[in-house]
Parts: sequence; C-alpha cells; structure tokens
Amino acid sequence: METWLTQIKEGNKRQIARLISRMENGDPEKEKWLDALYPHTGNAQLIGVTGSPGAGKSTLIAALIRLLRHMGKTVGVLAVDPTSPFTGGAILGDRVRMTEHALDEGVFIRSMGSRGGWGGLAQATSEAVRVLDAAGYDVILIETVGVGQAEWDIMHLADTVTLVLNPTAGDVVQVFKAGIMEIADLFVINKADLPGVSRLKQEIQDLLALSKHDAPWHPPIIETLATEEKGLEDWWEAAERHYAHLRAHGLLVQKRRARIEKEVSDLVFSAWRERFKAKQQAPRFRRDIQDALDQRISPHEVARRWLKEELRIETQFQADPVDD
Ligand SMILES: Nc1nc2c(ncn2[C@@H]2O[C@H](COP(=O)(O)OP(=O)(O)OP(=O)(O)O)[C@@H](O)[C@H]2O)c(=O)[nH]1
Ligand SMILES: [Mg+2]
Repeated sequence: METWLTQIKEGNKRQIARLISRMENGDPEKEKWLDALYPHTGNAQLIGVTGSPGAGKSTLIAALIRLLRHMGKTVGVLAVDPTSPFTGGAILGDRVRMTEHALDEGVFIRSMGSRGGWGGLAQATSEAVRVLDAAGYDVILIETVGVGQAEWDIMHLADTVTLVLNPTAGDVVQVFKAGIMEIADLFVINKADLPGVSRLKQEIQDLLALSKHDAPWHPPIIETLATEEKGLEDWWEAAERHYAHLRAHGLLVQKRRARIEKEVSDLVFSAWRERFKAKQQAPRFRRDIQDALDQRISPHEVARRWLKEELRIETQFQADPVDD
C-alpha cells in the first residue's frame, strides 16, 4: 500500500486534511486517489444535519460528538457553508465547543466552502466523505444550511437526514415548500426550552401526514436542548433505529446504488458540459448562433448539428417535410 493511503487508514489528521484540500482544489491526481480510496470505504454511518441558520445544528453536533466519544466511536464532521469562500475549519473551529474536540484524536472537523470547483460543492463533499470513510471514522456528520440545490444534493449523501427546527422560527412551511421535509428521516425540535414546542410538533405531524402517508418509516420527532446537552441520547437512538431500519429492509444498499448512479451521471454530465462550453468559443459556433438570429436556420437545427458533429449524438430527427 502506498504511504499516503496507509497514513489515511491510520487516521493521520494532517494527511486527511491535506488530501481533502488537494481534492477540493481539483488536483489533477485526484482521480487516482479516489480510485485507490474507494475499496476502503463503505463502513461509516453517514448522518446529515440540516436546518435554518442558527437552528443549533453545530451545537447539537458538538454535543453528539461528546456522546459518541463516550460510546467509543470516532467521528468525522463536514460543515458545508456554500456562502463562505473560506474553508479550513474557520466556521466551526472558532467555536469553543468545537475546538474542545479538535484536539481529540478520534474527531476530525472540517469546513467545506464554495470552492467546490469542478463538479461543485456536492461533489467535493462526497469526496471528503470518502476520505473520512477510508480513514475509519465510525460516524460522519454533514452539516448544511437547508436551502438550495447544493444542500439538497449533499443531504442525499447521508444515510440518515436530520432536520433541525426551532419552536420560534416558524419556518416549517418554508422547509416544506423547499422539499426538505421529504428527505428528512428524523425531526429535531431544538431550543425546546423556548415556547411553542407542542405547536411545532403538531405542525410537523400535520405536514408529515400529507407527505409521507404510506412510507414504511415514520420519522420520529425528537426534542432537544443542545446548549444543555439534553435529548442527545434520544436523537442518537432514533438515528440508530433508522439505520437499522435501512439495513433490515435492504434500503441502505438501495440508497447507495442510487447515490452511485447519481454520482456517475453528474460526473459525466459536468464533463460533457465543460467540453461543450469550450466548443462555444469556436468561431463556427458563433456563426451558427448568428445564422439562427438571422433566422436562416432554427436553434434546433444548430443543436442537432452540434450534437451530431461535436458530441457524436444522433437525434431521432428525420429531415422529412412537415406536410409529408
Ligand atoms: N435557547 C437555546 N439556544 C440554543 C440551543 N441550541 C443552540 N442554541 C443557540 O443558538 C445559536 C445558534 O447555534 P448554532 O449551533 O451555531 O446554530 P447553527 O444551526 O449551527 O447555525 P449556522 O451554522 O450559522 O446555520 C447559538 O447562540 C446557540 O447557543 C438550545 O437548545 N436552546
Ligand atoms: Mg453551524
């Protein structure tokens, strides 16, 4: 085994951090590393944690880490913040409760910023997950602020998705509209010390009744008070129960298959898009666009021409007259 891979498998934090950075930066060798890592992955339990800004996701994660460490489990954390151009642990690292864990050999914490590069943030996060998985972390937690497409994609990397809500926020309808309710396996009502818990619980139940009526898994609703580390055992117990449910029904394999399929098609599509973007600079492409603008040919004809000649895709189109 190559030295770098041995170091990753030994959980060498410096090597892990370096490898993730180099992948994030689109190092030309990254394909080689990912291929070599892949046989060593598939053992970690992946838990997504999403919810509105300030819902208490990081506080919950920090408290869960402590619980998991007591249980002897090692933990990797990826905090994804697409709005931040900075990476390298700034988001979580400056928080006292997280720095406590940063010195622990069994914990690795990392922020992922908008640098996603080729393939985007979801792809970069997926690669970072692979590194942590190969490094042997038992549980990998992925934190995102639940809004856009990137976060949606990132949550699909997780085996279990936790949606964190607050009694005061009134954002249930918002997350419902964004479709986040649909991918949540567990609901955590954090800040349970604040008023409105039972109302929120009812709202969630009502919306669940609308959206997941005949699903085999009924997402539990857990109450937590992250700042006082209350309710963490309930959260973990529910996550374990969901994981067991996935395994018992063959759903874990099904999820992983879907994830691989999506990853492969995303990789192919983005490479294709890049290739076509490069072609769009060609004078001939500019001329075709001008011809379409002047109505000498239709945009569809231009597309067919480029599909066929440049991307080698034959369309079904037959050039017969319309009134034939
Ligand atoms: N009252 C109360 N406050 C809490 C609780 N959990 C977290 N907070 C506070 O809520 C604020 C936000 O907590 P974070 O853990 O940073 O929230 P977050 O969801 O990670 O925030 P972003 O990453 O910025 O989206 C902090 O001031 C926490 O101390 C709780 O259970 N009760
Ligand atoms: Mg946070």
